[in-house]
Amino acid sequence: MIGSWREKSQVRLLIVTLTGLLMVSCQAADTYSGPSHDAQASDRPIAQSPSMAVPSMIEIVAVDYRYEGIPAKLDIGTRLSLRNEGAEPHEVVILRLREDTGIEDFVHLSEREMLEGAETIGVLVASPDQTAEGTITIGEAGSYVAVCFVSVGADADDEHVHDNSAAAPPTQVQHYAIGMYASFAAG
Ligand SMILES: [Cu+2]
Repeated sequence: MIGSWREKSQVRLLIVTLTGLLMVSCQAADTYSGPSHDAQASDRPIAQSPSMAVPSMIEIVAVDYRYEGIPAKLDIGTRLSLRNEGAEPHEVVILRLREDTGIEDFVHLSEREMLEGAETIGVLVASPDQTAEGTITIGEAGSYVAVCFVSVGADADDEHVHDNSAAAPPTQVQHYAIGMYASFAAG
């Protein structure tokens, strides 16, 4: 019947459009194998497509003093944003570990040692009730940590400078030292 043919062709058009979007969003990933299900794609419910189950944008929520919303594993190409729901300013510094360092060992290092021992992928900073400007894209497989170097009691207006040429003042307790960190793998 014409009606059902039209519905099917609309579904197919939608799938072709979604496939195009996936090609764009997956062009940097190795895992994308191309549109190989054309013959049966229109019979498959869209919601069950496995490629759509993993969001390519993840919002990290900072509270005092931890992160919420960071999965243990995420896909290459995932973009991270930061929203601050805490009372203090927070940041997320994304570091890619150079070696297979255990997270518990790593987070007991000083800020300087962390910055020297890992590759800094990006930094997002947000005042209370704010969303940070910009996003960080996870472009490579590896082991990552998310860390907040802001000091307890810092003003929202304070600019925290990431300085790996000098040790952080020993009198300041930084958020990561009281648990504001998370680890994840990409790949
Ligand atoms: Cu913090």
